[in-house]
Amino acid sequence: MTNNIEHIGIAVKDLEQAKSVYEKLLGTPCYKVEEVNSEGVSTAFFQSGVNKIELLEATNSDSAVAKFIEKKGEGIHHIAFAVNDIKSEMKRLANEGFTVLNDEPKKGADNKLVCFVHPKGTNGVLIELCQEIK
Ligand code: CMX
Repeated sequence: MTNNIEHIGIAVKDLEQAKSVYEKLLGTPCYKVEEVNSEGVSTAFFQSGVNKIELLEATNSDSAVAKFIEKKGEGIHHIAFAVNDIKSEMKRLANEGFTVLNDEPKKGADNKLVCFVHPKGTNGVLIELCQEIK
């Protein structure tokens, strides 16, 4: 079972520019900037009530975020749900017929184990599962 929406990922062309927009919008400073080399992204996180906003800028042209922006432009890239046991949730979703994009959970941004579910099986929305690394 999934828990709350942990964060919403937004693909942006220029992280510095978007960071200052979201600082004004949310009235709170970004609490973390982190590069995730394995995903080809630089990220900036904001707390918004119990949820977070993750801004994502591609750091290379092969990055999923670069491809997304090329095709669709800036905008909502994924919705991430918190889970307590990511491995069992990956198994459950695969058994339900979803296309789980990772064989094993991988280390993502903001101290999380993550995996992704293909947007074709989820009405056009890329889904992330994330579990806090204790
Ligand atoms: N949301 C909705 N649809 C998306 C999408 C997204 N984020 N990314 C791609 N798509 C759509 C494309 O527009 C395309 O649609 P059409 O077939 O209608 O044209 C389709 O998915 C393409 O799918 P694909 O051929 O399987 O391959 P892609 O090379 O475009 O890869 C995906 C898509 C989701 C498999 C890939 O982006 C992926 O593995 N994502 C997971 C990892 C990731 O996104 N990392 C960056 C974030 C890291 C972080 O949060 O820190």
